[in-house]
Amino acid sequence: MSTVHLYFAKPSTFSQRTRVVLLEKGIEFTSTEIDFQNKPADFTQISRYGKVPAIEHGDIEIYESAVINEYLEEVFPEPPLLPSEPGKKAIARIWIDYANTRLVPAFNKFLRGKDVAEQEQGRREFTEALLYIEQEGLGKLSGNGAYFLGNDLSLVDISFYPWFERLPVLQHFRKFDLPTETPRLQTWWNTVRDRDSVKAVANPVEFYIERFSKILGEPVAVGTAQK
Ligand SMILES: N[C@@H](CCC(=O)N[C@@H](CS)C(=O)NCC(=O)O)C(=O)O
Repeated sequence: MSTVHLYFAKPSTFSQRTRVVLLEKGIEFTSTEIDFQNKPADFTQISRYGKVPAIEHGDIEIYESAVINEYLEEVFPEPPLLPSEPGKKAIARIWIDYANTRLVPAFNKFLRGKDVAEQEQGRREFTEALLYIEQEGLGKLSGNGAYFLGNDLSLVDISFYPWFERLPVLQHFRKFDLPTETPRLQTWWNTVRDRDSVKAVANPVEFYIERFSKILGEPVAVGTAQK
């Protein structure tokens, strides 16, 4: 079987999703790191939206992290990262959609909103999403398991986690901490962040803070980014 080739960027949340899937499944792959300021033509021909991640696998060229990850799940089924039963699989997809359509936009609005009013709206939406995940996701789906769907890591955990790795950025620039009403979420994140795959593609907190200081045009608070 041909080797998977991954196009990715180190700071990219969406790339982390696919990088973790590749590592969790032990898939052999080669990779090209993309410089957003200077995207190579072979990459933009494959990734029609010009975004990472994208993969090539033989004649197959795919972009969009959720689509790539389901492709990898089908072609490399072990270990499974989705339930086999159609109803449970559908629920998993609803939560992946929730990450994409609710949590991620709320996070972006909170961190990158054009003014304080928009950021505060983002804070409310992000908090609401966290409470919903706590109660309806982890509270109802996971039983006593450590992960979203129970005892095993799934594409649902992988789809959410990169934004939790960036919580220190919200803490730094928006003075945000996980609400005390989300103990399950905090335990979940401590479990996920400890996995070898997640650690292998993690970036240090100071990397994110320096990067977002430039993106946001907001200074790094003195004495906090040098941990
Ligand atoms: N919906 C896409 C989003 C991908 C995305 O936004 N990637 C960002 C990096 S995290 C990117 O490539 N940005 C570069 C650009 O837009 O020029 C997915 O799930 O893969």
